[in-house]
Parts: sequence; structure tokens; C-alpha cells
Amino acid sequence: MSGSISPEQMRQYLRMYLVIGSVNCREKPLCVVEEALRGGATMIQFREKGPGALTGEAKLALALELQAACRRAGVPFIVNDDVELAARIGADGVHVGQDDESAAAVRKRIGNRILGVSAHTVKEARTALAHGADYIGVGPIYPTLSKDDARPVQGTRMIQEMREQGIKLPIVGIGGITTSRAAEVVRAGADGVAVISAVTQSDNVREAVQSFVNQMVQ
Ligand code: 3NM
Repeated sequence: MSGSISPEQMRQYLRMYLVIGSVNCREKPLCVVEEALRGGATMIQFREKGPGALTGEAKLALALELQAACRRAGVPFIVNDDVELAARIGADGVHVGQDDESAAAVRKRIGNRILGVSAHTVKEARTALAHGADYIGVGPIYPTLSKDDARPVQGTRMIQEMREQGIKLPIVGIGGITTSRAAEVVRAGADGVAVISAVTQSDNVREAVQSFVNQMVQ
């Protein structure tokens, strides 16, 4: 039911997963993405959401620009929520939340491309698997300022519980993850970390990403 990507490959892509939109950036998003790729980011998610987010042609243009940078680096480019946009530009995948279009419907629309689903409980994780998810995002692990409608903070407990309950899907932790907290998230059972502000708000994006990557080496 899942796409054609192997779980092993998926786990590698999840190691340092940068989530980014124009509202998260202190400088040009393209510069931030290019620096993050130089630092070793393993996957990029375009999440153009929140007050002041681009729409229409401007959103499309930015998506194309960031996608081109990812292609040059050989790193998958995932679109958050907007399946239409993902299909139009031929993105490598889509990430959907529980409140977005149903994962099963998205899987049908995107064929073998990567499908990520946010899951907050063991039940949601099992449903995501049944609907063809290639990975799940679990969060918020720590308090976050980057998502207005974030659920209550869960710590690393939910990731641990999912693993204890036999969830084998690749998992990425998200929400308030900093370099000093990344190792704890992986110890709990995550394959990697998804990060916005600890990278986009950093004075040195490349070094911030490198430092996450170094945390992932075990
Ligand atoms: N999703 P930061 S938390 C996009 O809990 C997103 O599903 C979350 O940003 C979830 O690294 C979050 O700045 C924001 O905390 C992550």
C-alpha cells in the first residue's frame, strides 16, 4: 500500500528534514535552502503556511525555485498539504496532517511518490500505515512557536510508545527540536528530526544543519 520507496531509504531521508516556508525565513528562502543543503539536509519540506504566507503564482514560483535547488543537490522535495501544487510541479512527495485531505485519498493521487502523515497516537499511526504512508511525523515533541494550531506537547513519550506497540514505520520527530535535544528524540525511536526554527532562525544555517547531522551519527 505504501509507495515505492524502501523503509531503509526513507529512514535516511528523515535524518535531517528541514521544513520551511517564506514566513519562517530571516533571509531569502532559496538562500536558506541552499545553505541547508550544503550543511547536509537530507530532505526538504515546503510548508507555506501561517500569516503572510504566499499564495497563487508567488507560492508556485517559490516552490519551483526551492525544488530546483533540491534537485541539484539530489535531495527529495516534499510539499506540505497542497496536493494540487505537488502534482503540478512533480514534487517527490506530499506531507499531510490529520486535518488535511485523507491520507488514503492522497496516496491514490500521488502514486508512488513519498507520503508523510502527521500522527499523534498509536491509532493514528496504524491508520496512516493502512492508508499507505511512507513515514509519520510525530509532534510536537517540545514547545514550538512555528505552528499556531500545534497539539499539546508530548515529549518523546509518544514515539517510545509507538515503538513499544510495534509501529515499525519510519518516524520523524517534530516540534521545538534543537541540536541539544535531537539525540534524545532519536533515542526514543525516531529515525530523524524535522526542524523549522532551529535552522531557519540560526545565524549560520549551514552550521546549524551540520550540527544536527552530527547528532544523528550514532
Ligand atoms: N508540525 P519548530 S510542530 C510544522 O506537531 C510542525 O505536527 C508540528 O517547527 C506537529 O522546529 C511544527 O520551529 C513546527 O518548532 C515545527
